[in-house]
Amino acid sequence: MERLTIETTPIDGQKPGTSGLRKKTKVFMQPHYLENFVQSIFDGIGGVEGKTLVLGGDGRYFGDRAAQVILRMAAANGAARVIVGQGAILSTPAASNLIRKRQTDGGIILSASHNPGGPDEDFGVKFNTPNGGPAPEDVTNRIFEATKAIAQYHVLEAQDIDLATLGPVSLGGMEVEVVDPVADYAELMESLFDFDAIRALFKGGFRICFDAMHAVTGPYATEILRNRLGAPEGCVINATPLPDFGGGHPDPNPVWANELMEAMHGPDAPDFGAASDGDGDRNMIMGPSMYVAPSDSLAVLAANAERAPAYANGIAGVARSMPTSRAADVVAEKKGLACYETPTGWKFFGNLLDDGRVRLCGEESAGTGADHVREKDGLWAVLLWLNILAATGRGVVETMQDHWRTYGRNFYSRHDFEGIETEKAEALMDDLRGRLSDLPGTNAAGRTVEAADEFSYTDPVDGSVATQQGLRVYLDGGARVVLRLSGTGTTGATLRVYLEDRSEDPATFDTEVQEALSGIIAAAHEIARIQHHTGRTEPDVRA
Ligand code: VG1
Ligand code: CO
Repeated sequence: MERLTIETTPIDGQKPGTSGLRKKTKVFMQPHYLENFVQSIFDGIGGVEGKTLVLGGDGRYFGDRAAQVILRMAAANGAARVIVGQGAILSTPAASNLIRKRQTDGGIILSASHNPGGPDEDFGVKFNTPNGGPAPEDVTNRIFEATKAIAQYHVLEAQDIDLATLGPVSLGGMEVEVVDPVADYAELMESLFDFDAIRALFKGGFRICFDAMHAVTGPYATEILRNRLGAPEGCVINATPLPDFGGGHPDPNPVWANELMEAMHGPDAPDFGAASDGDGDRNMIMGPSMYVAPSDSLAVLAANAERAPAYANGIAGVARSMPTSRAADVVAEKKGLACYETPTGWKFFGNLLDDGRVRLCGEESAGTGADHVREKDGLWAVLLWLNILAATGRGVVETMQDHWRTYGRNFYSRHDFEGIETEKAEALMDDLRGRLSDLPGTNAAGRTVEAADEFSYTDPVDGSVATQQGLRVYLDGGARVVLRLSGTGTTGATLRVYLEDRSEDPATFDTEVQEALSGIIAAAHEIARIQHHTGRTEPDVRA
């Protein structure tokens, strides 16, 4: 087999965003595009000579082709071994687990996560470091610098590897180890939770509907919920992963997980509903006719984690991304836990977890996780919920109502305005940024602004600084509006408006969320001049 060195030139725009590099699939399929980025990852981490990597993805269109190219490039760059999920499949948390368990030098995940897949949709490549987490900014910056300097890449001239068959196989001196993508992950879950208690729950007639959205969690959920926990046949819907996710948008929110929403609002609704995203790191939790806001879910898990064996001795601390509601802070305060506020994106939790400062982390975007891996973890969240319900004997609705009675309620919603022209979205942000210091003391839709700033974060472990992480406006009564632009989209800009209001009055707890937030929504529009800048009055998604 011949090792080829191919001349190339830098390609613009290969800057990793919130979570890796995401582009239209056709962009990734252009000559040299994938190769340039992969070689830049290798160069950015100081080469892969003699190293071991993990490789896998969510099964979306082009993932199998990309995996073959990456294997040939790893071999040509002198890697010792690549551990790859069978069929090039690994959920993001399963990849994180393998990176840690096998003590590898990192891994490459092929996914654009919650973005749709297919020839006309999105693809993505992400590098995770040896701790199993998404590369922090110093590493992604080095990778980006390498994309701007690249002059050549190395690739082996070889046939495709058979990734359908388990076991080791050699590729030009490099070992390719094809592993079962589910087994290690399922074993990890069994070590964290009381599977006997959850099994007994199902045996007692408790019904669950898990929507895999034709994405990667199908086989994981089937193995764990059906085979190991004995949940009834049919408990996992849309269980077969498809390269285009069945044409759907594998994002577990009330808009895109509409099949689950319908089932959970129907007359014969199961006791528990859940969904995950393209790569299996997100989770959506539902009870009969009740959607649990991810921010609330984090707070409930923080309040009750001790019910599961892995957290029986306590959780030390909890971290949430800045736009996530402060419901978890209230729990932390009452329980005497450390509490951290980080920028959006799981990479900012890594140091806090590695340092043992926190054990539970969460984002409003349906991401919750803990220190068992260094990614958010959809099925883990589902299992922790089930473990808590099994231990308390309460349902989802009761659990939420109990929680609000104890801690008060942080009404919360995110409004996304998608496909805005980038210049207009930036003009909106620039305009508001320029007015932040004038806002305190002013009124908007009947509420008073108490403070306003732009979020910057200094990592308490390594001192690294992240600036321009979102505009925050605090209003009276514990309300808050946050605005930021998405860093995961592939067309135009998405403006995210995060809305929060606090109530300690039990008489308000059952108010419909959008109604409860109507005053804050009006204030947000007024403060940010959303219609003026974008022409929009209504969001595309209310999550
Ligand atoms: C979004 C979410 C963020 C999440 C990221 C990756 O980023 O807001 O909380 O960590 O997606 O999630 P942004 O920049 O578009 O707001 V996943 O499941 O797509 O890896
Ligand atoms: Co995801």
